[in-house]
Amino acid sequence: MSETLTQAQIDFYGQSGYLILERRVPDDIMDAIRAEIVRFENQARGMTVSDDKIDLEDSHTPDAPRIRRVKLPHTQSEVIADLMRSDHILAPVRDLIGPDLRLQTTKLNMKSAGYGAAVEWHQDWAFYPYTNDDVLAVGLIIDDMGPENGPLMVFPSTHRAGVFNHHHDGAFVGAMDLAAEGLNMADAVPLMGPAGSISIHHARIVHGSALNRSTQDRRIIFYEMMAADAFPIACGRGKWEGIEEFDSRMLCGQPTLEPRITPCPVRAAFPDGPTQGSIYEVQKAMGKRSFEVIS
Ligand SMILES: O=C(O)CCC(=O)C(=O)O
Repeated sequence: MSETLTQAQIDFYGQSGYLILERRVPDDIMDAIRAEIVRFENQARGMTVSDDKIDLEDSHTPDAPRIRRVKLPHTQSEVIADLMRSDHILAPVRDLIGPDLRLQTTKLNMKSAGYGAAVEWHQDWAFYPYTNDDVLAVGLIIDDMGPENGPLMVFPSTHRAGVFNHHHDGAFVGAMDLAAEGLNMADAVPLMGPAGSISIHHARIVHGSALNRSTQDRRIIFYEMMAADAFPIACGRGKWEGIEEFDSRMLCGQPTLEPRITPCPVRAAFPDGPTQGSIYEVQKAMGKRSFEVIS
């Protein structure tokens, strides 16, 4: 018995690897989140380099602050943490991957009007394979998202296609050469909707987004999570700091000491590439880019 999704939505997710649920989060929570973003922007004023809380755009200066990403925003904002644990976010996820859920990570990707950086095509699974593939990301759409302001784009059903090559020159660069992998940009689907909508994408679906040249911001919080019986595989980058820390990331339901193991494609996310840090830095070492970078 599902909590909120129809059987048609559950089947669509299984087949296509993504969903959009329009106007899922109430306006008062969205307003509170926007107020938190203003606080982060004030925090970035005066910063000269990225730190463990805020990742800066390459074009950032201390006087004209430009945030690319707020890292682990649920640890920096009660509003964002409370929403993460609410039924607005968790009910549809429980319908897709069961009642016991654990957090992988969170991030707030800003993609600000005029200069917000692209994220090259990749599968989250290439970074963090697990023992089973009940692993997904919920994206909270903070600004109305249309074709022009850098929507997240996905290649439908690629979560069923295996794991693609994310290496270049023998190192893990967290990005794919689309043509070399046999994919055509024209087949990608933008995940759009009004502010307060959420997207859900499977960890193995191929996704990315373009530079935001428009006059509209495109901010998304990603809450990435998995079934509690999915444990990280050692040749990936899923965080493992011991069982206490792992269990401290339970979002709902019960933890377990028995990983569920299902056959899943895996490629090691090593050796390290020459650029390290956030995905934007790691992907700088890739070969043929699909998206423009700001000059
Ligand atoms: O912000 C985006 O459009 C893409 C984000 C993403 O895929 C990531 O941060 O891993």
